[in-house]
Amino acid sequence: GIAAAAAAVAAYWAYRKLRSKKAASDGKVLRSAYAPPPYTIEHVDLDFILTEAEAVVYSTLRVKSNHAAGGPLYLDGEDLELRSISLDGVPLQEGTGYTRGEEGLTVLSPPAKPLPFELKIVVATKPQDNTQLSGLYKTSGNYCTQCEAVGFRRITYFLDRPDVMSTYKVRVEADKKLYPILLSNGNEVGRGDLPAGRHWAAFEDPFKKPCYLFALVAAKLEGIESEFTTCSGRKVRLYIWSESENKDQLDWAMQSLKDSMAWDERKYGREYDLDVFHIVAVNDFNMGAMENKGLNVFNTACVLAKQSTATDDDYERVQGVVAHEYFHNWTGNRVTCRDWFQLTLKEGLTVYRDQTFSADMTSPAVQRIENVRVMRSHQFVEDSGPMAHPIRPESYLAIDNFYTLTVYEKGAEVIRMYHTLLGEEGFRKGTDLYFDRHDGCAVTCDDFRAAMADANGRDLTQFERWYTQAGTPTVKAAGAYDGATKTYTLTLSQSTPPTPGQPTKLPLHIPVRIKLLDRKGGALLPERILELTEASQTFVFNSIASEPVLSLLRGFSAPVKLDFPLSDETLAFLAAHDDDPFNRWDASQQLGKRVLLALVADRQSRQQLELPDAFVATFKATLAASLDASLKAYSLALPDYSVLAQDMSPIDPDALIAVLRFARRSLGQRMRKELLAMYESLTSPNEKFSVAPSEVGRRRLRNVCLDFLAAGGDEQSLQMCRKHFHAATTMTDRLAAFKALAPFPSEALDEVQSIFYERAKANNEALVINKWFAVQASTYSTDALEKVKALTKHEAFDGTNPNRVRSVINTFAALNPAAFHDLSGSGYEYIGTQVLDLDKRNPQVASRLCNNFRDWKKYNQKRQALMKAQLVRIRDCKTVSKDVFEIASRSLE
Ligand code: 0A1
Ligand code: ZN
Repeated sequence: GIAAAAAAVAAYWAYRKLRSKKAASDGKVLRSAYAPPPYTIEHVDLDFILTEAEAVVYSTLRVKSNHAAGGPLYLDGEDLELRSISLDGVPLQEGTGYTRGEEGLTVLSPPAKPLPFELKIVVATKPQDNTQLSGLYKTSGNYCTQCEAVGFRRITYFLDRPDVMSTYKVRVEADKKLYPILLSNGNEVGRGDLPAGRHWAAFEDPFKKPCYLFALVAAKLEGIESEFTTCSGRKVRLYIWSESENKDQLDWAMQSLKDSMAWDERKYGREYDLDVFHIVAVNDFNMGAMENKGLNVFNTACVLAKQSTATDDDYERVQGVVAHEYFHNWTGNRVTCRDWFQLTLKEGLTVYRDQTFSADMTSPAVQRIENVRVMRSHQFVEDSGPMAHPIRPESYLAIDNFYTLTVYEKGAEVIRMYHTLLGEEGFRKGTDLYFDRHDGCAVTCDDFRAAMADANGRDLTQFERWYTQAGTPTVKAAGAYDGATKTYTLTLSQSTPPTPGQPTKLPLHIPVRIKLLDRKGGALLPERILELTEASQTFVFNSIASEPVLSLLRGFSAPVKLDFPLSDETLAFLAAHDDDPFNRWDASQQLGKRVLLALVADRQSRQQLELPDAFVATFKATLAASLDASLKAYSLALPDYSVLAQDMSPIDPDALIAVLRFARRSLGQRMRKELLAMYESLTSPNEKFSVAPSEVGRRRLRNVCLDFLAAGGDEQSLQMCRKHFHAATTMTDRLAAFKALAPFPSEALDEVQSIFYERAKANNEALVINKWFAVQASTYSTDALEKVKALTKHEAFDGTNPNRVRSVINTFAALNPAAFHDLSGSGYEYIGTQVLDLDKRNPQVASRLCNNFRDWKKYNQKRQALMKAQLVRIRDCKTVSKDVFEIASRSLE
């Protein structure tokens, strides 16, 4: 009766309160508080009735208790209008049958028996008002969904956690003219017309999946279609969909998809498992793309590509992201995560897989350099600030904040270390065992590590520390050669700095790939892997004929900082002769870093700046070397702002920017003849467009030359850029010319800037317009902030489109340091205001923007105070979302 129900309610809330006291601190979710779900949802039947006014979702859940005991069934739900709920055909009443809160609904006393029962729930939402882009929302008039991590609860009441895996049957009904394309996960099992110009389609996904992999699309789209025959001879239909004006930009993604499918069979023995695979391109998306089972949804920026609109880097990104989402079918979907703390289980592994795929498709050395650049420029910074967390975090407030460089990129480095330690074959044995053991299951990082260990008979206990400890370790090396005994003694020691909540660290299991070189670059000792497992270890190498040069941490064999002081001469030698292309590049960067940081010190003490002759000579040697063009371009490029800033305390944005400009200008002047000759030699007027690595390298190197040459801003170079722009047949070249001109107000710049825009506007090329915005927002001038404000008033600006917002506002905050950090505080004030404003519409995008204040403690007192004031303002705002609150409050801790 009612009394019993009321007692159940009271008992339930007492239990929740108790649990939340014990398990959660300040609303945080803790990894240690994991408990298996009390109920499982075996099967889900969804019926979507889409109209212009609302979306009504009829859901039928087959629910089973995991314990004999039963007990209340809590379902997550957010921003839902509940229309009705019934259990085994009996309607439930609020108060007696269920209770409701802000974040969910509790079915008070489901039948306490092992048999499944049926819950029918009807809810309504307004996708047209869903500006968060999580759940079911509208983009350019079309319906689409985004459910990772916790968006499904914005579609219907559910156990929204990845360890609840179900089979799905979905029916969608919508206006046929407005939404001719209806899609959901799995195979289409029915379709038909309805009265009043409406139609429906039904889908079945035979594979059990967590609800974060659910997807639905109802849209007016056009597509391209192709076919892939799997290794066992099954034919799979492939479709890529976009708005009609972008249909000519889908071929590259299709090629990338087929390459990915073939590669995963070859490299990992993984075959695709459904009869159909869809990719849908959408304009409004919070992230890059999403691996929904059989129905990937992509941000247009990660799928569209054609010669006139996409740069070579864009092509590379599209290839990588298409592969990434495809590879998730096995690493993420077939084998999924038990809880969100295990995110790196699928993301680190899948990034590693897409990185190695890209390496195989292009050039391993170039790929490795690009990956390590991201690690050093961005992940190391994250790992040294207040948001530092292990690749497997211990707590969160908003899980969306943990889709980080640490979870993804450092996570991939951790996977790479298994490969380094176990070898190609051992690693494959490990992944085979992992798939064998866990197909169809929701598992943990420990399960992955156990599969690697068991398949190889290895003890990987210590390796767990890579999952528990945050911070970038430093490996210090000291070597000594004894000519009398012909021995070389190498001492390696490691330490990891404290990070928030982790004052002391234990030694990690670090693979250090080394080789001893002679003075001609030959081998005194073949390449080998040292396993550093203690705080300090000494390795002795015998029969070393002469004093060696050490090539250390080859290929960046571990995500660490190396402390190994070498003379300028040795670095120059390695930059020219190390046979590991990554280390060659690295040596060039270390030299550059040394020179630029010395110049920064000169500038701060108001001395005349001058590039050392030796550095110019090394630059010249690199330019003249016979080397792959991309590798040469990356070796010539100066270390970036972020890498330099990490070695400064406090960071001095003005000095850094001034020195980087000076160095580019100065190299451009002192190397003019050589750069011009190189530039000319790489000009090939009758080129047929190709993204073959050789052509990409040619354009890359040529544009690096252009950039140095233009850095003086003299009339001659401005004209050169203008000519480069007009002669360009690719977006790569056009954008390079625009970027090179951007810092120099001139007729040439005005002309290029306006042609660039008008052309993109005429062709309706949103992604090109984003580039146009980004170049301007990242260009320093004394009135940069005013210019950015003006850009947000531009006819093409749209504050509801994440890509557009990022291209202007995030670009200003992240890539225009001298303006953002202006001592007046105006840049901070502006971004603070933007964070709060955006937060009302889209907390995920706002919280990313808020990250720009994260490292406030690394600046001088004045800037610290100004940035802190913005963080306090944001944190204390009464209406702040938990996403943004988490970033602001943790930054302030
Ligand atoms: N799993 C996707 C990333 C992703 C995460 C959250 C999203 O919603 C806001 C969207 C995508 C990937 O790794 O590509
Ligand atoms: Zn991913």
